[in-house]
Amino acid sequence: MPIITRRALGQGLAALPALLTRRADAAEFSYKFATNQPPSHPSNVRAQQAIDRIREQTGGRLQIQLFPNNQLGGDTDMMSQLRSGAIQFFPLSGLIVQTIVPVAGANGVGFAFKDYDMVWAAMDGEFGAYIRRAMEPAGFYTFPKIWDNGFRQITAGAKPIARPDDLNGFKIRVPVMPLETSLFESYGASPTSINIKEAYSALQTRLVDGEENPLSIIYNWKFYEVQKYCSLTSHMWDGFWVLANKRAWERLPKDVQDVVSKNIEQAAQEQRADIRKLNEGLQSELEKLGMTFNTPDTEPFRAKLRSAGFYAKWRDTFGPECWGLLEKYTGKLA
Ligand code: X2X
Repeated sequence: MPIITRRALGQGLAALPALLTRRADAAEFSYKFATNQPPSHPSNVRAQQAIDRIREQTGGRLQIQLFPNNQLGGDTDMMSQLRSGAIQFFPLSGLIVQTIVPVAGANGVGFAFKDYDMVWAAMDGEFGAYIRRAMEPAGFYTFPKIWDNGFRQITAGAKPIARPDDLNGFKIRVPVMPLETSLFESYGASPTSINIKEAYSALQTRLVDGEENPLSIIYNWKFYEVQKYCSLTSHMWDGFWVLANKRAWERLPKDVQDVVSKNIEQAAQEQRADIRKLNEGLQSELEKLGMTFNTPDTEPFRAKLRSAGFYAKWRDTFGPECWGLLEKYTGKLA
């Protein structure tokens, strides 16, 4: 028989009221929602609103805490934590998921999407559904509506990028993903994979000459402090899949899942509208902050990708089904 001393018993009893209150208040499920964006970014604003509504609408059964700004690590690290279940929700660019699920980067094929109508038709349609299915075996549940990052533009410290030749020898920071590396190598550039968390210091210390991102990222990460030029190439459209750890998602009862789905979907619509407005209005704001813009003719950039074999290579890598679904929305790419 275990011997319980009077002292231990006393301590145990003293702790009892606290334990009881904690239990009464505790949520049935306590989950973490991580992001790689500064608090001001619309992804965080909309995520927090969704989290608040979810708490209310589940009567406090599901409490989600938001960890913005890479607090829990860099992108590749947080992706591992999501897979292991240490984080339960994480909106992450498909470009970065590409390191473990190759087709997740397929929306990043150079110059594939001409405008947002084309983007949403593909991503909310069969092409997006195909990518979501492909991500499942990696341990992810993916919410149907991808959040927007935007069309990516090239920034530089020393000279604007106007022609493909300007990228020759250009040291450019890219997210950790094979497709971007291949795209910039097609121009003779030297791409370096760096998580967004370290991108500012890589630019500031001149480890790289430039980077590429939508204007909302250039603004929110204050890249204008360390970059002078912005070339509107729109060479790629990128979005954040709202990923959940599959086991954590499946542990939630159906009625709780329904509340989460409804609110993440509403947040997606609002986040998309916010980002679009931001990306459209930010040029003049960034000009005021000292950046100089140019709008290159993109046809020579596409031609260079064709002649370098970029499209042929990625058609083979992604496979005919994925490529066919992409071209169903974009038209023939190569
Ligand atoms: O890392 C980037 O460049 C970012 C923020 O755009 C992505 O998430 C791919």
